[in-house]
Amino acid sequence: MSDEAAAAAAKAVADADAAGVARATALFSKTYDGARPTAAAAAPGRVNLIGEHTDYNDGWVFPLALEKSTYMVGARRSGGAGTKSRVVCEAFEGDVVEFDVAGDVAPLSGDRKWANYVVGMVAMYVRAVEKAGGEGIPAFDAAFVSDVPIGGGVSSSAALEMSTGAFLEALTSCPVDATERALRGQATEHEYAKVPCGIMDQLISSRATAGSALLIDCRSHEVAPVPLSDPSVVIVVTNSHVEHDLSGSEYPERRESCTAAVKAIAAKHASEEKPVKALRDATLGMLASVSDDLDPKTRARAHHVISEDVRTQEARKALEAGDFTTVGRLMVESHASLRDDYEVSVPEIDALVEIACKVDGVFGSRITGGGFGGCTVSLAKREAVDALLAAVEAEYPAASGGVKATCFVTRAGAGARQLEVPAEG
Ligand code: GAF
Repeated sequence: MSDEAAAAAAKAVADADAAGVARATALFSKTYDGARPTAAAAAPGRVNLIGEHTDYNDGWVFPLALEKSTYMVGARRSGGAGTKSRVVCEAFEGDVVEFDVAGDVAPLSGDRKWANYVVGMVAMYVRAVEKAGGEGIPAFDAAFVSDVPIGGGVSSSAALEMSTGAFLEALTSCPVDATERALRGQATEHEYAKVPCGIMDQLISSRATAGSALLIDCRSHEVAPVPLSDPSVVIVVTNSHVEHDLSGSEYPERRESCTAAVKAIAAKHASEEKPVKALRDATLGMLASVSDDLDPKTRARAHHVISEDVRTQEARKALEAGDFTTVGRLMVESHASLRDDYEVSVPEIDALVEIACKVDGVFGSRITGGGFGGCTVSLAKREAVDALLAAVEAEYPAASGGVKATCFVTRAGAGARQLEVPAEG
């Protein structure tokens, strides 16, 4: 990135942060009788370039943070033991959720489920503090606003979890390692949202580096930033507006198929030097060797994961070499694999990918995130963006029953961060 482009990107982040904190502060003051917050934090949503459904198979993923974030502000609450904490969200203004600051709080249900990402993170921080023999987390009031589209498959929940974590760290002046913060977010998803997700969304939201995509090894949690800063190339995120929800049975079923495939491969290859503990350790040859022991669906699911790990590492090399044509080709192959083998796409998303791939100057396009709706990610020449947006506007409604898709262009944004609370007035 040129110095000028880096300065423009940094200014865009600073401006968005200032606006986000100001909005959250206004909501805080309005909700809590004119009080002022003392701590503030932000964390981004994400879009995954390639490496889908590989994270819970100990594999590799290659996401980047969006320039859109969730902002949380708050202050300690006075009162003795038993004082509850409170949180309010811009999207549900007026609904102030009260909860105990304890490590074993029950998840909320119904209309208040949105607060589980906050309550769950608080529970995880309390557990960690108690385990370390500390004094616990003080009760607090908080307010948050989000620029990350909700339910659009770009990890609005991870953004909320990581902003809550960074906020608690600001409030208590106790920083936590960014990977540990992500693990607490993943535990929140498992226990409070009942989504058995991998670690990708929380790790990228917590650890992102502005200007780079992160190649993440989901077994070791090592990350390698790969610059994504060629000004002539852009990432376009397109929301199909098909609601994506991973709390149903499809996501856990995919995980179970992967476990079944690992079991069969590990049994057949038990005598080999390197044990197969996850699909990351398997090859397509190994999969072929157990072909007769697996039902066709399980075989297809494993085929996707094993081949996606290879594509993801090839994409890393191609991006490092500035070979966008190869990155684009791998994205298109990834989409076909997710559509046909992993079966997590929907016709509307397939249509968006087809529309994008027909536009001159688009290197590649694919479904991104958990699937069953949500967004596509496209890699394109900057000069192709207008034609891409026009094609989506003209052609998508025929595939979606009249629904319009929404698109935005993003650079690689920054990870979770503590922010200044501006002085009053
Ligand atoms: C969702 C999950 F939360 C991630 O952990 C990951 O599995 C992704 O789906 C699919 O790659 O976003």
